[in-house]
Amino acid sequence: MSQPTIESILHEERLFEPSAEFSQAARVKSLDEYKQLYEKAKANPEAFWAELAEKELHWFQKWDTVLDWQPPFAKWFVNGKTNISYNCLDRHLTTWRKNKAALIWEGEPGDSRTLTYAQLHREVCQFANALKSLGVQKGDRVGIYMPMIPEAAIAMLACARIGAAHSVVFGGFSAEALRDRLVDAEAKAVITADGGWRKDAIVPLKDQVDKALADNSAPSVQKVLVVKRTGQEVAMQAERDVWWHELQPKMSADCPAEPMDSEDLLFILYTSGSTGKPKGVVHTTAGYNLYTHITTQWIFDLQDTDVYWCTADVGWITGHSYIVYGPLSNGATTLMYEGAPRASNPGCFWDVIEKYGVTVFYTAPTAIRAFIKMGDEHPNSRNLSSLRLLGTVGEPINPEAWMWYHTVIGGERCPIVDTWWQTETGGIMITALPGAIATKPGSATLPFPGILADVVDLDGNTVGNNEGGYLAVRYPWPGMMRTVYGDPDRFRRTYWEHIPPVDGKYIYFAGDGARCDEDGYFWVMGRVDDVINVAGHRLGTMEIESALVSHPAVAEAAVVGKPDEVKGQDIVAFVTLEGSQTPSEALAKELKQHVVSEIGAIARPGEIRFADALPKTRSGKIMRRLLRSLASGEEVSGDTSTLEDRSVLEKLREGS
Ligand code: 7RM
Repeated sequence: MSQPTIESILHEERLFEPSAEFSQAARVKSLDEYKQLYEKAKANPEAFWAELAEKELHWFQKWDTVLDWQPPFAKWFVNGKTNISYNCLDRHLTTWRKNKAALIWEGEPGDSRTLTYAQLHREVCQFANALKSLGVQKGDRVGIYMPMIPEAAIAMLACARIGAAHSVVFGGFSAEALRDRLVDAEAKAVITADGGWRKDAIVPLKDQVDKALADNSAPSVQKVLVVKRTGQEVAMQAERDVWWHELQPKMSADCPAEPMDSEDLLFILYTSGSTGKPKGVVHTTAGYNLYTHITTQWIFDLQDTDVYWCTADVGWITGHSYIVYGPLSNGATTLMYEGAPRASNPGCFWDVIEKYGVTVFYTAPTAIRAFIKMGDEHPNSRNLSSLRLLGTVGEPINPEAWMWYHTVIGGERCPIVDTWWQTETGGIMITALPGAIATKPGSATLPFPGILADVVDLDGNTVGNNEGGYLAVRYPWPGMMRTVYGDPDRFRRTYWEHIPPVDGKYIYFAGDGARCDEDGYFWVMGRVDDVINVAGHRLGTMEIESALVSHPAVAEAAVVGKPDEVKGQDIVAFVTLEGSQTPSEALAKELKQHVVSEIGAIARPGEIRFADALPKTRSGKIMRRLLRSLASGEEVSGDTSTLEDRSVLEKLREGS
């Protein structure tokens, strides 16, 4: 099994309609209804979003302008005052949902916890007061470096409640990567745990924080809050470090949500781009709240009886939008799982679905492909009949994996929503609405109402049906990122000037290749820049190259992706060595480990290939296209006339 190829996708003609039963009960019930919503939003986007904002969110003060668009900078719901923690918690307490399960948590060693809306509210208020007592104030930034435990969601909601912006750093990132992010965000505090479980081992999170902060290398950080999770010894630094369980329970549960301006910073989340330094993607309060709220409601079709489970980590945007904010804003029951799919526990996902009667399940193609490999006997021996809707996200799903998901997990009765979006978009942009839009395996189908998605050429012209082009968006939407933290110029250059504005109209460039078929269905082909997608994790090739060249033995490095059956792509690094160094197995191993300690295990190269020289153009640019072909074992084809030294290519070929 492999990534979808143009051929396999072009020949995909299967169409799956939702059942009449599903459609009748759905939030959006028919293609006609979808089209009406789409046309209404297109005709007057501001009115469309304003109507939803009025109906779906609580406002301390209403906005006076829906959209202030000074391309490429947008402000939504100008001068409105709201609070996402209030929308996720307080407003449910005056309804029957007060005692409904808000968060169901399944721990890795088999422990579990359920928090009702009233209980979650209380925890959040107490922790918000704990943050205040340590000097965290409105406008401050707080780093969150945690395992998948309820305290991660509590910490996010507590920050939002008092108006401190969070910056969650995935627990799989190294101390180095954590430090870079804390420094860039100038975080005042860090919330972490002693350790976290990851695939049968303990990740020493607090030790990593200590390393990140050593020698005053992240001087903005004044306090570290530590949850006791795994129980191993950790060094607590007097004055700086505080145990969560010693501070939080002492705090008052009275902490009114701070009325926040619509455009106040809600969070920063770092993501990889084409250049070395990860970008701090900025999301603000009201627009993000509305967009994640309404996409969650319509796409996952949430009903009050649902048990909704998104398997992402809160360290990624999917965890922010579709574990925490979207579901809770809707008063849904959201499930959080600390474990991860692995060969030593091949039934883990299916056990959780059976145990809690999960009805809506949202995961990544890489997880689906890993489970296909582990064998059908695992899902087949569990009762998965509670499921009614499935979703995927993170990378293109190949039709074979889609069909397995549909048949073996969905029992052929569950619609599948293949959701295309990005950290930058805040929420889902292209997807089926499950009761309304028939699906084709491998296609994300149609844009969400209000999203003017298109496939264009580099001049911004719409390309013809079934012609390849660049995925783009022609109008702002409430969930869009507002800027790159501290670097508005980079925001403009990366997303809004790659395709030059046409007649003064700015076009958002997503960085993905796509095509639209004769039914208007989008087929996303993957990144067109130097970003690779390994097991649904987004990595910049330059980031990995920088990590490699920071090793004393390395002179030059070029990183490319090669197709991988399970992970979608795997990392291949071509490396030239400093004069005195010689290639060896041991050195390859050392370099892989070096990348792990610079970035994290998700960036570990699958393969290191030593070379005498890298293929370059006369102007000195590394010809990645050639390396990609070499890495995937393909014939190097196309134009090689710009290659400066042809013997380099010959040598690389011989070496493979
Ligand atoms: C949500 C998330 C974004 C990149 C994006 C694409 C790829 C995501 C799909 C997809 C095809 C999908 N945020 N991508 N979803 N490609 N079909 N349904 O993943 O910022 O981490 O990554 O992921 O390349 O640009 S992300």
